[in-house]
Amino acid sequence: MHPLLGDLAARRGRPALRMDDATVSYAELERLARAHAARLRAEGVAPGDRVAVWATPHAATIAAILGNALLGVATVPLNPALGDGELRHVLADAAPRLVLAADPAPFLARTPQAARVTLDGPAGPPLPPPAPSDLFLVVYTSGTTGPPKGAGITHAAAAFDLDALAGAWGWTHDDVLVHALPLFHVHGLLLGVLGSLRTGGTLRLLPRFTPEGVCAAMESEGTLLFAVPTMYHRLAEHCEATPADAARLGRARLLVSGSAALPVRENERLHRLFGQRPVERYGLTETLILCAARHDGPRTPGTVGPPLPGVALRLVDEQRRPLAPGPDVLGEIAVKGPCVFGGYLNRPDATAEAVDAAGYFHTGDIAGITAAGEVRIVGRRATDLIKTGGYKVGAGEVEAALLEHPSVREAAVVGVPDDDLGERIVAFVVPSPGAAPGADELAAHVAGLLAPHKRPRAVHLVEALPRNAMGKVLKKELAGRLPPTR
Ligand code: MLC
Ligand code: AMP
Repeated sequence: MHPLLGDLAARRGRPALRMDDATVSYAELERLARAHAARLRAEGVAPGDRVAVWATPHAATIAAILGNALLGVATVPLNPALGDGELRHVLADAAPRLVLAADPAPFLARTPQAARVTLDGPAGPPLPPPAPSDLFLVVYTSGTTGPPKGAGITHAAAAFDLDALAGAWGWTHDDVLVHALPLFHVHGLLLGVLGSLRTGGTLRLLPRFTPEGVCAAMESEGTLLFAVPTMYHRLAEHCEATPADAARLGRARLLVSGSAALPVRENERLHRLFGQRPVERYGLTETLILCAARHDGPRTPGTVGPPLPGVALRLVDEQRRPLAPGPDVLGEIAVKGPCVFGGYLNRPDATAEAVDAAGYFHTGDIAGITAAGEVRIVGRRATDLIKTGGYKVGAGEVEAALLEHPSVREAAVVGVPDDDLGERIVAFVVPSPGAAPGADELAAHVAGLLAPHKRPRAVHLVEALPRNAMGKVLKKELAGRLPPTR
């Protein structure tokens, strides 16, 4: 039995995946995945290798990722909008044996070696299952400084987490999950795609997020919706103007929100509109999902539910000493459990910094725990990490990208509260002598080098950056210069 995929073929004709009008059954998906795995083997790809996949929302992308998993090959999902600089870094760091795409044409300029996922060959004999401790995914995630690091996620960690979430949400093969999330992060790929396949339900995959598309899919068949707070914000805006769509979402069995904080006032707004509150859950790429409100439990706005069964969670002080629990105690969340990752690829130094001697991963998130045991996240230890639209962005990587522009002499990047994105990336730039770069030009520069979601939404040209005696930029002072509008 495969440690993560189980026996896909046992579900036979049941619908695994629906996109547009096409439906792929479990038996067909398993056949496609096995054909892909056989093809990889014929090309000399072996268990333990890595294969990069441009993560476009297509059935072939999903079949390739499953086929990689059948063979014991770790998938490195690539954001289709990844900029040149970040792509170079990921390919150099992950050293994938192959780069694949459902349709390689749009990617050939950036990855000339990209090959088409081919699924029409023979399925070959059944493969021995990989070990539970083998890597299923390597997902690149940003830190405060430096380029993104590849988090290695094992089959066992993924299986544990998905089963814990299925328990918390009463998630079964009767569910139809609607999702329009990107397939290159844990939320969309692991929770959305693999979660739906592991429970035996149906995945209704939308090619991109639009409020209209989500409401129509929920109306026609959806029981579950996974989305980030920015998507709920846009759904609320849409549904206020279109009450029939509010009723459609209100009929969902469960609306799930995660990847960023859902503000209490937004939670109240969704409750008013849909007659139900979303279930919140919290996690990180490195640890997968750690906490979740239950489908049959309380949904307290401002909290992300209790730790999942099997996850040890504690609050620690700045010296990483465990804090005695109490109603007013705030500390950094540290966690240990089967869902915590195996380490960063090629970065034992960063892994050792994140995981302490007792095996606890330090999340950087500051939280309290309510008397009922629900985790209440209040902030982050590092101001240089920004969550925008549910994406994590390091201020340092955006600053480094800005500094590569010839018109930029100095740059400082901050996250500013934003009703839609949660946080908006704002850059303060000291131009090179005689230069006056435009905001659009600098945003396009960052989008092309890193990814569009990392681009600054506003650029302020300044004569100098305020610094303390040590030369460190005073980011709070910079952010304070902005008007207090949201
Ligand atoms: C504008 N655009 C530009 C641009 N200016 N593109 C390139 N360069 C420029 N200078 C384009 C964008 O590409 C896009 O085009 C359009 O403008 C709108 O962009 P946007 O407003 O920035 O965002 P949008 O595309 O509308 O996306 C919002 C969103 C997205 C919510 C759909 O942020 C999203 O999918 N978020 C999910 C993030 C996520 O999955 N996080 C999980 C991480 S895992 P076009 O053509 O596309 O319209 C994790 C663990 C856990 O956190 O707990 O889950
Ligand atoms: P990522 O590295 O992209 O996986 O992002 C992980 C981070 O997202 C966490 O460290 C939190 O800061 C944030 N996060 C995820 N889910 C939630 C949530 N439900 N509420 C608040 N923050 C969240």
